[in-house]
Amino acid sequence: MTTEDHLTFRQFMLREHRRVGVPKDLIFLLEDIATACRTISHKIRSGAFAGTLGATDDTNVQGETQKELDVIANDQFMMHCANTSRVAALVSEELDNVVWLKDKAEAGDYIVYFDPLDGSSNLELNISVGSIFSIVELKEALPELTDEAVLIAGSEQICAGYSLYGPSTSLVITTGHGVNGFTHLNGSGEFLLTFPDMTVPATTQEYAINASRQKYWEAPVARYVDECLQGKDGPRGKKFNMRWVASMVAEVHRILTRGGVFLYPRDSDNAAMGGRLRLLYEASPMAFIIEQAGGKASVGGARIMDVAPTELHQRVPVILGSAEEVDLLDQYHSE
Ligand code: AFP
Repeated sequence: MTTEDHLTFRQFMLREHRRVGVPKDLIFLLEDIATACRTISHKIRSGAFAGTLGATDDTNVQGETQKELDVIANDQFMMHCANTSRVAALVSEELDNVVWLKDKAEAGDYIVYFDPLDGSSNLELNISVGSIFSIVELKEALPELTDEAVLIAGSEQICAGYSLYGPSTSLVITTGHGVNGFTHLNGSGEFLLTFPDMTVPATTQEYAINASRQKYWEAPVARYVDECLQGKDGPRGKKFNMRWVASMVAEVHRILTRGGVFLYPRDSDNAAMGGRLRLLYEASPMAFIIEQAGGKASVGGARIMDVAPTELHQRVPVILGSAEEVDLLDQYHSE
C-alpha cells in the first residue's frame, strides 16, 4: 500500500457526509481540531530544543502543576476551535470555567470539551501523550451562559476523538458511525486513513491498572485483578498480561488495536474526589469511542455515558475496554 492508497481526512469525512450525513460544519471543526493536533505534535517533538518540556510556576483548576506544553496545547485548541461560528463554548481541563465564544448559544451550536494534553507527566520521559476531545450539539438555545449549561451527559455526544503523539501521530475519531484511525504523514502534513473500522475484541488477556494502588482497591477490583494474576490455574483459566503507560490515550489506543481493559477505579484514596479521571473531557469521549468500537465503558456497575454531570471538572471511576471484562467487573460491582 502506498500513501496514495489512503484517503485523506477531508476525503474520508466527505465520504461520511455522503454515507451517513456527517454535517459539513462538523467536518470543518474536525479539520481545525486536526490542525491543532498537528501543531501540538510538532511542538512536542521540538520541545527539547525550545526548552518547553518542563513545568510552569502555575497550577491548574485540578491543582496540578501546569507543564509548558499543557499551556501551548490548550492555546492551540482555543485558537483552532474558535474558527467556525457554530462553536458556542469551549471546556478545557486547563481552564477553571467555560469559555463562551458567542453572546448567545443557539440550537445547533457545538460545545467542545477537551483535555489538550493528557499524560503530560510523561513528556520529559519521551513516553506517548495525547489530546482528547468531545463535541456536543445543543438541541435548543441556552437561556443563560453558565458552567451548568454545559453539564451534558456523554450519551449526547455527536463526536469524540483523540490524538496520540507516539512513534507516529495518530488521530482517532468517531462521529457515531464506528471508529476510524488516521496517521499523520510527515511532509504533506495530511492525516491519512490507516486504521478504518477499529474494533475492540470482546475478549482479552491483558489489563491495565496502576498496581501501586492495590492497598486502596475496593473488593470488586481486588477480586478481578487477583483472578487475572492466578492465570491458567485460577477461575479465569487463562494467563493475563499487564500494561500501565500512565497515559490514558496510549492505553485506549492499545485496547482499540488489540483489546484489553483499562481500570482507573474509585478507591479508598480517591473516593472523596469521585475518582481520578475527569468525566466531560476524558471519560466520556473515551467511552463513546470504545462503545462505538464494540467495547464497554463503566464507572463500575453503571455506564459512563449515562452519568449526569454535576460539575465541570467532575471526576469518575473508569473501567473500559473488551466487553467481556467490563461485564465481569460490573457483575462483581453488583454482587
Ligand atoms: P497526567 O496528565 O497528570 O500525566 O495524568 C494522566 C492521567 O490523567 C491519565 O492519562 C493516566 O491514565 C493517569 O492519569 C495516570 O495516573 P497515575 O499517575 O496514577 O499512573
